[in-house]
Amino acid sequence: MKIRFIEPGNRPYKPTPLNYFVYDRYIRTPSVGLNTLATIVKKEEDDTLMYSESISRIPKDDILDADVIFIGIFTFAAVRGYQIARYLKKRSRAVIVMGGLHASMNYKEAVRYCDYVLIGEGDETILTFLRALKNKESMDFPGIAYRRNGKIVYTGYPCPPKNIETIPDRNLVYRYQKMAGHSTIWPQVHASRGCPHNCDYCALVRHFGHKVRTRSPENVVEDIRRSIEFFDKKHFRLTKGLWITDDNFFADREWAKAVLNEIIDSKIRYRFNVQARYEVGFDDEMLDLLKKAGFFELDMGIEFLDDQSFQTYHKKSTRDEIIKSIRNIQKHGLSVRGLFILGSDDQQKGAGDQLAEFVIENHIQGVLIQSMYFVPGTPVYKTHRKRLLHKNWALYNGNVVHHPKNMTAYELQLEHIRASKKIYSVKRLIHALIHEDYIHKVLFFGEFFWYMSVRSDLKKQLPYLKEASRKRQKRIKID
Ligand code: B12
Ligand code: SF4
Repeated sequence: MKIRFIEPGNRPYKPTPLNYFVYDRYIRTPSVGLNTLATIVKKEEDDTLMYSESISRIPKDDILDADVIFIGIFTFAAVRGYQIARYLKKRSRAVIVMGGLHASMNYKEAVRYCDYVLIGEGDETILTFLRALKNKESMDFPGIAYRRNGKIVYTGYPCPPKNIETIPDRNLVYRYQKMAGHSTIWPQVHASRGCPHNCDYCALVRHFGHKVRTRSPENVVEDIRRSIEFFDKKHFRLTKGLWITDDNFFADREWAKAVLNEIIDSKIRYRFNVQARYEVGFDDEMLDLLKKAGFFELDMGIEFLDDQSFQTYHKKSTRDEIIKSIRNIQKHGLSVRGLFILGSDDQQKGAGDQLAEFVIENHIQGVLIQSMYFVPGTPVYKTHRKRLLHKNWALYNGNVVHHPKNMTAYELQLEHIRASKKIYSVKRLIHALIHEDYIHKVLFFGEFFWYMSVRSDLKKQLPYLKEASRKRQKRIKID
């Protein structure tokens, strides 16, 4: 069978020299999840290849005669995914299968565009599916949705896979080796799945569950080794770094320590960063180990800055604890990147300025800001449903997509733009280039230009948001 995997881009890939050095509009790294599935399938079906629109165009002549095409979608890539699926349904005889977080949580929507939706993590169900397809057996295993006689058959989320040790074969991704020379594409390793917390806006816990499942430390380090080899082969990279993309790497403390010790023992000398909740900032032993293993940065899901928002959305954090944690992390010689959400119902006008001030005051050396967004299946989706502006998932990539309580949608987008402008100002760029260490000089430089293009995208939405806000204000007055 000829099998192709497709990762649609929120924006399909367009070659530009800019992408060698700075992010041009969107960050690009092929999906580890889809790459993992392609690796699993390749063991059974030799003619298997993956295309990622984050790094290449999809060559039409190669996909049109495929037997099965798997398309993986996060919310921000759903619209493009449906477009590709529709195109293929019209022109090819391939069986089209969709999966990934968005398709799983919105199977009723996704199933309209394809033959099957595979629900949840695909590591085991993908082979069950292919075998059933080959043997013309009925598709009645847990983790599938499809249409039959005008009705949707849905067998629910399957049990999570027992084995999550597959190391993605990066050579299966078309043009990945070539593109790995770009400084804007980072090696990534995903070492655990699931999170014990239950934040209202988080789609991940609904998809991966609350139980934290880990890969063995040896397996993680082998993945790290292969990933570094793949990226550094024949390439000069300005910023050598590897990102551990787990959502809550420190949730299983003993395991996290074992992974760090394994990295230290492996003698791999590299620069790592990892996502973290603030609690790790109080764990001196862990911070020492991180430093020793070569970590330079913790990407902290700070989200909001006021305690009321933390309570409203059931995020277990407080502003004071976060500040204390940042101080201690920095004391250990690690930097902090802040991941922020703007648009909570408790935030007021001025939230953007406050965010920027917080970042500057606390010497947070890089940020990711996005406006609140709402994936069907999350508690916030239910509570905010009536205030959503639209369901154009392509805009669920940082833009304002709802009417917040204490300001208009238009004002919120302006807050976002203002925060980004203050944090990535020319003055701060010059300061970073003079005073920061090498890696943060390079990162700030890249992010400065990236945020310029992000802001220009955010600005394009302003006329629409202004009009939508005006209409809503008018409606509220009439009511
Ligand atoms: C690494 C990462 C990135 C990387 C690379 C993304 C990529 N290509 O995968 C970069 C930095 C590029 C990125 C960017 C963004 N990201 Co991001 N990112 C992640 C992160 C942290 C890890 C992804 C990962 O490797 N997961 C682990 C693998 C194992 O899981 P998986 O990919 O889902 O795959 C498994 C299953 O879902 C399933 N599956 C997946 N596809 C398919 C397909 C088929 C057919 C089948 C059967 C099964 C299947 O099987 C896989 C194996 O088990 C996730 C959080 C997370 N834990 O997933 C956020 C996440 C995907 N990002 C998110 C967001 C919002 C963004 C941005 C919009 C942020 C921003 N404002 O800029 C941008 C969008 C970029 C763009 N415009 O295209 C959200 C998406 C939410 C949603 N509802 O879709 C997430 C979930 C984070 C969050 N906290 O909510 N991101
Ligand atoms: S801590 Fe992070 S990964 Fe865990 S539920 Fe909250 S947002 Fe999701």
